Amino acid sequence: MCSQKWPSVCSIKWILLFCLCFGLLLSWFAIKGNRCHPNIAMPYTLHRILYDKPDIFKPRRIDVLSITPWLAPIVWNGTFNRDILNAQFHQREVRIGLTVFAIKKYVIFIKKFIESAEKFFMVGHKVNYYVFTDRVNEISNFTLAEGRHMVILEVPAYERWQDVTMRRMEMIRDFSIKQFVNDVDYLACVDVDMEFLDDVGVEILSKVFGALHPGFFSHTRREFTYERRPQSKAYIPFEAGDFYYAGGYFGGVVEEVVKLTNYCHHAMLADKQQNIEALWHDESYLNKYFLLYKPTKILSPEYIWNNYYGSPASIQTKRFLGVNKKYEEVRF
Ligand code: 5GW
Ligand code: MN
Repeated sequence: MCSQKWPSVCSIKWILLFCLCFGLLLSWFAIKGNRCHPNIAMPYTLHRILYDKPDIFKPRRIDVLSITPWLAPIVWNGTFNRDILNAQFHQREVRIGLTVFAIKKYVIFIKKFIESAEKFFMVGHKVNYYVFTDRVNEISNFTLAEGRHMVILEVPAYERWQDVTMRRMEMIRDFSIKQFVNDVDYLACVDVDMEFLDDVGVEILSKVFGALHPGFFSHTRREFTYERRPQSKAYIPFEAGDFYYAGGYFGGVVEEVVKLTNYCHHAMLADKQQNIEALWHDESYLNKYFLLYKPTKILSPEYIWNNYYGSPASIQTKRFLGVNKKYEEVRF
């Protein structure tokens, strides 16, 4: 069909087709390039999300405190927009490590923990599970979603259960310096006897964060079970304290987790030298640390609930729930 005459209709068609392909190729490079330049990608991603303008005169929750006197947010259901947060953290391509200890009989909790985390923990983001255990062979294989990996770290099992829980600080510190700092931006360090029941996403992330203990968020300072003996490094007098933080949930950027765990570990060792052990072990030292070095974000008890405390109205969702322990099965 193509005649020898130039330019024929037919060759114009080919030129147009070539231009179209070239254009498509250029825009592909432009989009790809954008991903490397957050300043350009940001307005592009954000403009695509439709959301209501924040209203200065309409606090999202009026039944609970959602900011501390040192201006750290307290994360409650209804106070944040997950889409905005996800867009912000995706554009930074944030990587998150979740540390968990399954020592001795506590390996039985791993299956439910990981399977529920696959459904609810940081869905769509890059996640490394760091499982510390003395029973490597008893951790089964899991099929994980794309961008998610499990790293099993073999560690010693201390004889006393108090040491099993307290030594987590030392081990998290050491592996943070050795490994986590190269692999991830943020760490979340949690108990294993738990199950995810609702989304736990990037709203938890901040320089350094802790969570309100479900048993004490409506209690007075005096009622907090802080360490009250002045000889202990975990000592907090009755006139001091902001909140009672849960030992089973803290995190932040890796560098800050190193500072926190290093402090708690040294405080524990110093007490050991004096033959004293803080009342609630690692939790007591964590509470002392957060009194001195205020967290930059605090998670509401939605993030570490236990049905032992019922279902108060302020708890609109139970995101991460304690699994009922059959004590005779797991304790020693
Ligand atoms: C065993 C007996 C008594 C207390 C702790 C343990 C124990 C804890 C253990 O044998 N193995 C183990 O891996 N742990 C780790 O420490 C788990 O990650 C566990 O979630 C964490 C804290 O101990 P918990 O969960 O028994 O403490 P509570 O305060 O939630 O009851
Ligand atoms: Mn626990």
